[in-house]
Amino acid sequence: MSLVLYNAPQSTCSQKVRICLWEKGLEFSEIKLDLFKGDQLTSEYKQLNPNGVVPTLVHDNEVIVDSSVIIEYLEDLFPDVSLSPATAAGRAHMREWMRFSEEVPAPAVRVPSYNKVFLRHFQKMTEEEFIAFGESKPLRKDFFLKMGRTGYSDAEMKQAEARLRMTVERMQLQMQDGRPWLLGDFSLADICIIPVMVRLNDIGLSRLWADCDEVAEWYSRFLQRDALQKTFYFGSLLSEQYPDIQA
Ligand SMILES: N[C@@H](CCC(=O)N[C@@H](CS)C(=O)NCC(=O)O)C(=O)O
Repeated sequence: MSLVLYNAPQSTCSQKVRICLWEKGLEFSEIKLDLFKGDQLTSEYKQLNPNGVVPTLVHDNEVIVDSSVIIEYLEDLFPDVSLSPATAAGRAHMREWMRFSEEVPAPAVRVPSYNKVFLRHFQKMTEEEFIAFGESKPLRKDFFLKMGRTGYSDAEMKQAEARLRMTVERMQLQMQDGRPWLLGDFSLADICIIPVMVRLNDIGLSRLWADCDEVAEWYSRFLQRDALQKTFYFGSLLSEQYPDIQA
């Protein structure tokens, strides 16, 4: 049995899958793509993942794309370490968090991440180079072209922060009864949210949960998990490469 993960150290979607693999104690090999060099856009990689994004899991001869799909696939195939509730209703609630995480915090966190980190690279490009770069992205073309080389406006940054704050408030409400994890027991719901929270902490936005004790405790509890430590090996945080972003 072979599990090969095509991913990138700093990618939050990749981190979700790495956490899941480590939590389940599965042996896997990691192929690291350099997203800035465009490793995800080669025709060879796009044969595996036509969206030109990471992560992609190759399990023997089966190719699975999309982080949430991959972690549910792993959950189906390797249930010995269970990361989902036992009841159908519980699993439905878990998927509510997974879909919410894809719709709200995952896109929202891209806005401050790009403004604080990636924009500096685009500013060094000519307009033509930047447009060609944007056009090369099957899934993210509009996102890049909309941002342009000036980055997101203050109003757009505020909107993204409001969506991230809404996520934190929802988590706080969910854990107000003293439960340690979003659904009581640890599950894929927690795994979906943590990479965004680590990213927020990394780019100096942990103030978004400064007044939310339950969320702060959830975060510290997560940091103690072995799988999290293994997932965030050196090179997985943006601040390790761009120390100025925590200000
Ligand atoms: N829905 C996809 C989104 C994947 C995605 O956006 N991956 C980003 C990194 S987190 C990526 O590969 N970006 C490369 C690019 O935009 O060129 C998933 O969850 O797997």
